[in-house]
Amino acid sequence: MISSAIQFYDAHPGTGDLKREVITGLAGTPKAIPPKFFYDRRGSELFDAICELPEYYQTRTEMGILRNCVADLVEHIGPDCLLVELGSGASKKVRLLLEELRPSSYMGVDISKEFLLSSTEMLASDYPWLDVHAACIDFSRTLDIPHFDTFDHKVAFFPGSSIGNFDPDDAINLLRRIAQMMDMNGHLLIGVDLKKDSNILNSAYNDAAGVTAEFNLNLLTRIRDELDSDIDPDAFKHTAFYNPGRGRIEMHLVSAHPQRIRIEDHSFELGASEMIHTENSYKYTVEEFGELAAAAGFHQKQVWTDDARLFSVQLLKTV
Ligand code: AVI
Repeated sequence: MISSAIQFYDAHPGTGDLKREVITGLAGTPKAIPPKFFYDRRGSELFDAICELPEYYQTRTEMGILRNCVADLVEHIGPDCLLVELGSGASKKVRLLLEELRPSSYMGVDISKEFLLSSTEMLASDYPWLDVHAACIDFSRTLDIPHFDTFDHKVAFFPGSSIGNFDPDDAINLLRRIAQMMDMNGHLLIGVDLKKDSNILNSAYNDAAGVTAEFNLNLLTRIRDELDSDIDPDAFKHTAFYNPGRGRIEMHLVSAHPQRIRIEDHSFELGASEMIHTENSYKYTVEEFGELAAAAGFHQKQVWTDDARLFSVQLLKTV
């Protein structure tokens, strides 16, 4: 049941067509599967576990920066905005902002309906003064939200460096659409992972407990369980490495030996050590991200980082 405390909008986005996209991705060269398919129930649990890993500095570093920057943020933004969180998930990070920022309204935007409803309901009960909305849409495709224009002081919040999972051209397109949605005087508060010593990056995506490996391999378990397929996840190994030329972490699944896999009525040959590309996670310098934001119609108003400059939280304003 949907609580009456929440205004809910459902665009019934679906999560994409696993069968079609996996078959197309494996028919390509190099073979690839889009990272959006990581996040079934098990994948989301594994991602939450990744965020707690000692090697995965991103979540705790971003939360530390948010705690430290909120007073400054209030100076820039003032009270009574509509705070729109993109990919709101558990709506955990926004809690670090609410008491001090005092938005009048909050809108969680996420593709996963169950998660969106439970987390926005919890917010509505924990912050009774807040007018809470939830929009179930795939924001990487559309930002068309009914009644959105009735709010005139809008601030978007896009934490977690999820922007890094888009190739730069797609990242610019997404930011451009966010800029259009925010219209004049709109702000975007965004988490951006920074370039750093590649050893730190390589350990963050190759944790000792093997959780990231399990997260990557879960994609194959999902294909085996949800599609008609003989794919064997044990016949693959996780690999992740920083590619300095492209400024990104790449994650792949490596075929342990030559094999043929069947998915529905398609079969695919893989050579020994042939890779299936599953994710990119781009890292930026503050300047590089400023250029990307400028190409999308934003300027960097303020950038906060941790002392080691591992991660940044950036306040962008539409120009
Ligand atoms: C969601 N995203 C920002 C994560 C990242 O770091 O690119 C996904 C992830 N992949 C492996 N570990 C975490």
